[in-house]
Amino acid sequence: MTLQIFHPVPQCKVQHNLVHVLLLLLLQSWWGNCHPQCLDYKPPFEPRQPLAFCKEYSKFGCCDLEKDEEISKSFYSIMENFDHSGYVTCGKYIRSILCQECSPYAAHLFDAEDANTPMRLLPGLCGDYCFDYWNQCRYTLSLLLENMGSPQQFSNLTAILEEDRTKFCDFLELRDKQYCYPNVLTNEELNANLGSVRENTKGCLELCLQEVANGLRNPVAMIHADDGTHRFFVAEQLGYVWVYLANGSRIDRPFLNLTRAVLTSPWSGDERGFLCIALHPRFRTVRKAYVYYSVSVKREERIRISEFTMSTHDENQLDHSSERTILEVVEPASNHNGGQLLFGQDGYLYIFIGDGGRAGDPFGKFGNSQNKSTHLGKALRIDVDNNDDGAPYSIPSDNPFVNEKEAKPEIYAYGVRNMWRCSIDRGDPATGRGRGRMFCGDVGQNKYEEVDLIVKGGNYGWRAKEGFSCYDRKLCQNSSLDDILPIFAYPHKLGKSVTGGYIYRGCQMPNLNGLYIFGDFMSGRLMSLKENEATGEWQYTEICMGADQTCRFPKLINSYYKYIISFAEDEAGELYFLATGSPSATARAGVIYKIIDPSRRAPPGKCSVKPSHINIKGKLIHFYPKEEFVINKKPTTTAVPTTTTRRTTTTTKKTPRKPIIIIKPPMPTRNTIRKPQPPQSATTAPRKTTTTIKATIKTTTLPTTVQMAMETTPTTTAATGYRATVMTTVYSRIAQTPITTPRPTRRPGRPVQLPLSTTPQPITSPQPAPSSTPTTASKRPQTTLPPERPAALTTTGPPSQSSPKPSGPLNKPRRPTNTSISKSFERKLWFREKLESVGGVNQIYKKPNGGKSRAGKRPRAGSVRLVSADGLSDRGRVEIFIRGEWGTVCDDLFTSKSGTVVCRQLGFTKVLAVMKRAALGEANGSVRILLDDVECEGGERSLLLCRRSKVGKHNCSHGEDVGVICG
Ligand SMILES: *[C@@H]1O[C@H](CO)[C@@H](O)[C@H](O)[C@H]1NC(C)=O
Ligand SMILES: *[C@@H]1O[C@H](CO)[C@@H](O)[C@H](O)[C@H]1NC(C)=O
Ligand SMILES: *[C@@H]1O[C@H](CO)[C@@H](O)[C@H](O)[C@H]1NC(C)=O
Ligand SMILES: *[C@@H]1O[C@H](CO)[C@@H](O)[C@H](O)[C@H]1NC(C)=O
Ligand SMILES: [Ca+2]
Repeated sequence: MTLQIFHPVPQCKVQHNLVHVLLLLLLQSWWGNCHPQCLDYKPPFEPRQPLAFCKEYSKFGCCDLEKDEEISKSFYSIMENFDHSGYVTCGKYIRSILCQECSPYAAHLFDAEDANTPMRLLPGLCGDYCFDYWNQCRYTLSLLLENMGSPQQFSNLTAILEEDRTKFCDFLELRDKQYCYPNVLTNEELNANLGSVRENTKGCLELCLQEVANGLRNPVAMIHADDGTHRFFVAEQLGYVWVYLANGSRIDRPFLNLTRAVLTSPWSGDERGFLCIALHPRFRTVRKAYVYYSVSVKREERIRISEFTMSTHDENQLDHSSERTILEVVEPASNHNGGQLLFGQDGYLYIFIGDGGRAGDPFGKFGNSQNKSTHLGKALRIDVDNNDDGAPYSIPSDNPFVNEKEAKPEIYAYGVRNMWRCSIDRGDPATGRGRGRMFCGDVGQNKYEEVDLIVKGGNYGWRAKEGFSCYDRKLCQNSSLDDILPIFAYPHKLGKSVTGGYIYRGCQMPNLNGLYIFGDFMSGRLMSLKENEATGEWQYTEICMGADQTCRFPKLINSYYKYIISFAEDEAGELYFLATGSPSATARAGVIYKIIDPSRRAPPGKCSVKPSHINIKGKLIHFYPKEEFVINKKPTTTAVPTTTTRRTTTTTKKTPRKPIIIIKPPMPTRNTIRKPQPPQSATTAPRKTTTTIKATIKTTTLPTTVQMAMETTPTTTAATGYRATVMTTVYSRIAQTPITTPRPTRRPGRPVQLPLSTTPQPITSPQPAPSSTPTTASKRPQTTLPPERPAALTTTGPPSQSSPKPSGPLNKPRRPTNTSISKSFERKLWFREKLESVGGVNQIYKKPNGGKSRAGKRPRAGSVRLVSADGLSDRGRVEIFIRGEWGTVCDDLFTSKSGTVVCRQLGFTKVLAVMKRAALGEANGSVRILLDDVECEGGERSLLLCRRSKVGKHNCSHGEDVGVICG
């Protein structure tokens, strides 16, 4: 027997008794507060349709309607073994045990949080609930286990367990009073704000990140083409634009190489360079791109906005000879060059130009920004459509100052200092509310950074005002100023250079809808604003990195480099930011991060996108994340016994338990439940009744008796005294204090001076929030001007994707990845063997272990694995386990739908490729060919459920072994 006593380890807290000290050593890589997580290692969600069976998880949980139906089928097939009284007594246990797969804490209830440790067969129950279950329905355990498959495997085990309450509950119990079932349903701490964005104790929203690109030199912009390809285009300050495919691979040829023309320098704080790119809003048909960069013409510094057309022979490259200048503006100083280009929903091109530089907008009588005779310090709007013959652009007839004699007709808004990063709101996905609004971050002078909502003809106040306060008193008090105040301003103690962001309108993170997410280049602070729709006020909330525990999902990280250069949106509306650890073009320290809300995801299938095909010339450079995933991290502290206020810590000794009290109605016995149920067999209910009840349950109008059985609340039928006794039997445990507070990091400080550090360190979170409110904080004078944007230049050549981690394959759910994990995995196996002889355990390894089954449990019929010579976890020859052996599958009729079934079974979301003719290696002669002519719909649970040949019957050879690549 391959099972052993291995006390279900409460993974949320660490117990303190002799056995568990050992376990503690083994499971060092895991502890802290549990978080909501599903068995597929993703956050829970709200099902798109209400669940019919596991209703209590309809609002938020881990099941969609499909899964719910599957569970209900299992339930009714198990209940076929019962007569009426058994049904009434045990239905509720069976149901609640089966439905726990839908619990938002499913991963915890099944000990599945760590993909590399064994998972339970059945969810963890609280001790007293388990005792009740044993008292009343102990013989149903074998039915539940049979439902898991392989009845023979468990028959000996269940026979032992069903007779012994202690063993029974050792098997089922989750010794964690807060998280076990049913306490998990009522635990206030766990259920408070379940499904909302998590906030830490300081009210900071806890988000996580996914690294999507790295090795970039001051990445200043990332845009998409809105053409269905889901490509993204990333610009580096020195003058390159690179194309990334939807899957993260980068094309090695630049989309644009303007390095020769672009004016910039390697010095930190140089704001000149290639600053922005925008694609025509109808890029599918109008193949044009617009760029914004610094250039030197006749020893004069200028910014140039120009147009390029696409190459006719490469969809991923601009025609470098097609440049046409749209507009040039002379820059009186090298700073404040603005740098935003974007198309509004009106189809016009918006250009944001800085005030021309130096401190305090010193040019002319009252500066440039308030002077409508210059383009400096303005938001411009021009029409670039139909410009092929004649002028490069025209003035939209409704531009606000076209009739003002001295004013430049391009002006759309003025009083701008140096807007850095503007975006357009896509609008609420359901109501369209907010659609078309334009948000900008306007970098401040000495005191305040601001966020503005740009409207036609608006005066944004500079240099009369900085944020809400007066900068130039005389101008400020002039009644004709009539300026528009920012929606938000923050003082320099929070940050010294705002980087405007986006309103989140994507699909994958429903909790973030409507949140304006932005940051600060100098302090590295991430921030958010949310509109109060009733008052129109914007509420500020800081964003922090979630603690390790919060971000413990596959591929996520919770730290980032602090110089936040830009934000971005992909074609689907998901948000990103671009940051670097060293704001210099010589440092390939720029990373693109995707913003992830770990508290809730969209329901499965809702956000799937199919990137349209794109022809690729040149080579692809695959992406390798550099940062260590949270799930691979070792804890940074060791367990310290503490007496926390929240967790009860009591005696180590078990108090003797009261004898079992048998409760009415009488427990179904092995006989009553295993009976083939001939008609009229049971005295309580004729067979006929049972069927009627079943039918009615399915339509959810239950007769009262059955309704009682269906209740999910814990049973309270135990005799007096019983529950109380058990409640005092609490194991002493070490309450590991989770790391919930963000690590304090360096103060924003001055910009790095030359020479620049080349070994930047990511930060986990910006410095702690000051308690004062941003807009009223200190007016401490700032004497020198901090650089407002990163510097760059001179090096050429593509950004490397950086050296891949030596560990090789990406981390995938359900698979041991790096060496440290497989080591602890091995130690665990060793430990398992030591304990093997002791008895049964409610655990199963989540995946067949790459062929060497070792002490691992026999897989279920239909289990699959991928076998590859190079040990990659996401690809290989498909092997299936049937009747005690692993065998191969022929490629005849095998399509990506069948591949999908295989990949899903292994914990991946989809199949990337189906490889025929043994392209991923063929098996040797000792391996049997088990399946041929497999034709799946794609939704089956295993290949065995697809149309196929009889097991072992085939007309193929190993030269036709099918392989898949999953993703
Ligand atoms: C179950 O027990 C019987 C008798 O003790 C033994 O022969 C058999 O191998 C056991 N089966 C399993 C699957 O362990
Ligand atoms: C990404 O997609 C391209 C084109 O579909 C493909 O050639 C490439 O191999 C993919 N990269 C990865 C890592 O799968
Ligand atoms: C406004 O700007 C124009 C163009 O630079 C300049 O000629 C003019 O003197 C400025 N006006 C004032 C009042 O400063
Ligand atoms: C970019 O252009 C420069 C000068 O035109 C050239 O030297 C360099 O090799 C080009 N880089 C790439 C990656 O094509
Ligand atoms: Ca302003």
